[in-house]
Amino acid sequence: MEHVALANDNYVAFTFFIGTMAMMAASVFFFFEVNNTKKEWRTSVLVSGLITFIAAVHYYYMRGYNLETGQSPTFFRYVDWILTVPLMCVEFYLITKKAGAKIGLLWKLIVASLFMLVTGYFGETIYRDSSVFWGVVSGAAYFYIVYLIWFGEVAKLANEAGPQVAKANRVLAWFVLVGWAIYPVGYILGTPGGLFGMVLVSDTAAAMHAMDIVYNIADAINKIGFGLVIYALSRSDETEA
Ligand SMILES: *C/C=C(C)/C=C/C=C(C)/C=C/C1=C(C)CCCC1(C)C
Repeated sequence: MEHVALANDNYVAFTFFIGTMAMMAASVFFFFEVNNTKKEWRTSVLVSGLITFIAAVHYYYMRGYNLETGQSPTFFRYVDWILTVPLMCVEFYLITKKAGAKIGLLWKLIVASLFMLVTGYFGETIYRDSSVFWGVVSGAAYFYIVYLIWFGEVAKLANEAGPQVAKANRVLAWFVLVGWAIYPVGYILGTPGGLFGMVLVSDTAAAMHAMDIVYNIADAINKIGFGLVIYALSRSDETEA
């Protein structure tokens, strides 16, 4: 295997490297903690570990791909998201299940998230010329998810599931509103010609680099942060035997 050196001024490669390490460490932590967790929260903590583990494997691959080619690993980025974002939807379902969340709610969240990602992928790859259109379509699905979690079924069920779940849902809702909003910023940075005529980074290679750095930071915040909120909930919820 050939060895490709990581130049210390290559911030894209650096964030891929740190991302890999952080996701691996988080996965080990969540997996080991599953056994120290009360029974009813074990699946939730396990899913937190699966999210960071799937990301760790993709980051390991994307890190190598980026080092060797200098390109954005867009395809694998989206494969990662298509696996991990629905698992985040599963987390919302699991924490609200004790208040009676139905499987239909899980499907609503999953379908909306897949729609958001597939349309975003179109805008980033096949239909590059109409990336504004696809960005807006993807954004609509994003706002639907925000609505469900802030004001819709998820919020209502979380409030009925007791103060600890309600509190955790409020924190997760902020992750979705602010943490997830970082992604469209990366998308805009990487869009040729900018969005709505706003050219943020004019050089194409630099634009892709900016996009990758923003996506890498967002992933670390959202995947690990999300998992830690679930972990904290599993420790604080003493309402059940
Ligand atoms: C672990 C990965 C996560 C939480 C990924 C989340 C991704 C998004 C919220 C992406 C959203 C996008 C838009 C709202 C519009 C532009 C296209 C996307 C796909 C970047």
